[in-house]
Amino acid sequence: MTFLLVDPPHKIWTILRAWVPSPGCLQLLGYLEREGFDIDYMDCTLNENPWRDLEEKVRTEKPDVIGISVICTAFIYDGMNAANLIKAVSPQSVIIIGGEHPSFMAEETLRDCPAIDYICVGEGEVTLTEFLRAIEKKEDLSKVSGLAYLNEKEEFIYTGDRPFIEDLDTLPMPAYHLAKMEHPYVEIPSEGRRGLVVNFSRGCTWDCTFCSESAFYKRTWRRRSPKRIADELQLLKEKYNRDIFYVGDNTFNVTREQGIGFIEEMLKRKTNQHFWLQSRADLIIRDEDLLDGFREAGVYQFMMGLEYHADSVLKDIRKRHTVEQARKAMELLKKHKLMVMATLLIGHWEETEEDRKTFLRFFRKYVDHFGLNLITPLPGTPLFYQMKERGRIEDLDYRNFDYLHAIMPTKEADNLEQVNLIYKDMMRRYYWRPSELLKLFSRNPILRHHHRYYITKVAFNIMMHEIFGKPMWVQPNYQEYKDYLVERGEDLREKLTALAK
Ligand code: B12
Ligand code: SF4
Repeated sequence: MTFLLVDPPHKIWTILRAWVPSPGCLQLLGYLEREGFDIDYMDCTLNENPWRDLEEKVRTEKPDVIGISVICTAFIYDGMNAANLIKAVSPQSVIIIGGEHPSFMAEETLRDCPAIDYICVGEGEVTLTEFLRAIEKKEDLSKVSGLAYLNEKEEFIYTGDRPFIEDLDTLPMPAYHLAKMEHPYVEIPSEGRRGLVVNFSRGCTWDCTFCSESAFYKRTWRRRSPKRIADELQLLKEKYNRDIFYVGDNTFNVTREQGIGFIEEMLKRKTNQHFWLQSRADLIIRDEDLLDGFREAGVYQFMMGLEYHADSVLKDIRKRHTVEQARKAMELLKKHKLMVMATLLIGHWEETEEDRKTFLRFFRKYVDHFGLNLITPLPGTPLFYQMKERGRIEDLDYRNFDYLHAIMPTKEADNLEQVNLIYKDMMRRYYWRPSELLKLFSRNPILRHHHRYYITKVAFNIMMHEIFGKPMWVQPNYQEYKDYLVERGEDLREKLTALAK
């Protein structure tokens, strides 16, 4: 039995131009390897010719089962296109797809893309293992929980929820040895060449209405122990020379013990690595006495979902912190010489120009990194169902569900183009201020590097695009699937176009 896990071809994230091997894929691979399966991995984004290389690999190797990973709603069509291509060249390969979006939208995904045979709903390690064993032994797949599929009568079948893995420390080390760790795209250029994204916990115990992570993990939180985290970081330093990390955990310090343990381990190991962690305003306040420790352990920045400057909106999105707590958390981080990255949401229904002015005044005083997003009803979230009911979702092209494109109008801006213009205007108003440009010469090397990178590469490109119509940056090897179909020629094209969305 051979298994190939595919991360389909994607556009690299334009805002930070970052790409990394998906932590979820590496975790799945580590698990399957330990279970003794014959596995392979293809992160297509890193291939010279992403679609052609995928096609050739599948055609020559014809793996028995092919898994496709889709971690963001914005990537779902890439996953479907990969499934279509694979089915056309190797119809006997069984295709299973996993990730948040297909889990939430299982029936829709199966009906939209008949090339997909199964969906793994929820956490993947155990479901995928049981699924592969059942296929190997030709057993009844309806007994494997966590699977969705269409039966012979085209009826939608869901085999039921699989319980979460209780202890994440029972998982093996992610399979870094199967990733192209030295590929030039594998970096977070805004942070540094040796940057990487890692993930040590799953879920979050809060319930913000727009959050897909909390919905996916049903408001639970599990984490690796600090010792295991430090083992992974040490490996990444010693074997792969990685020293700067965006830690993808939604809320790193849900418990104080996790923060304390992390500080102790990292101080003991002295790996000289640097971290950008994510947390909440109320937890930063709770853990004020740990902030110096975090800094000494290598943390240089906390990213917090501060979202908005008005309590009424915070209440509406169930953020469960107040504006006063947001202010205090930012002040504390500054006091303890930690950088503040605020992720913020605009585009609320009642929002006015006056609100946006107050918003900018409130946040620009403290924020080092301004993560401005448009509120997006990600499928599976309470916000999605609320907005669907109110008929406010005006764009259902999932490619645009990346927080940068308007999906919903506001009361005042009643078409999406207007909301998009508001977003661009806010970015301009924030970035093109003297105090922001002075960060280009900051004495803080990380802040200086980030701003030089962001303003000279990303913001300049956006400006040239808007003023002179220059194309937006994409990585040189990127190819749209439809262009690949044209390049590929008639025989296959007809077959593929029939399947393609
Ligand atoms: C790493 C990461 C990235 C990487 C992507 C690397 C890659 N190769 O895909 C980078 C930094 C490039 C990135 C970019 C973006 N990201 Co991102 N990213 C993450 C992050 C931090 C970690 C994902 C992860 O590995 N999680 C850990 C694993 C264990 O969970 P998992 O991926 O869900 O995998 C499990 C299951 O889903 C399942 N599974 C997954 N795949 C498969 C496949 C098979 C076959 C099976 C059986 C099972 C299975 O099993 C896995 C293990 O149990 C998450 C946040 C988070 N904490 O998860 C956000 C997250 C996935 N990103 C998100 C978003 C929105 C984006 C962006 C669109 C914009 C943005 N503002 O961040 C951009 C994409 C733009 C672009 N064109 O690149 C959202 C997605 C929300 C959604 N529902 O759409 C998340 C959840 C963060 C958030 N809350 O906002 N991201
Ligand atoms: S605190 Fe963050 S991770 Fe937790 S539910 Fe809210 S948005 Fe999601």
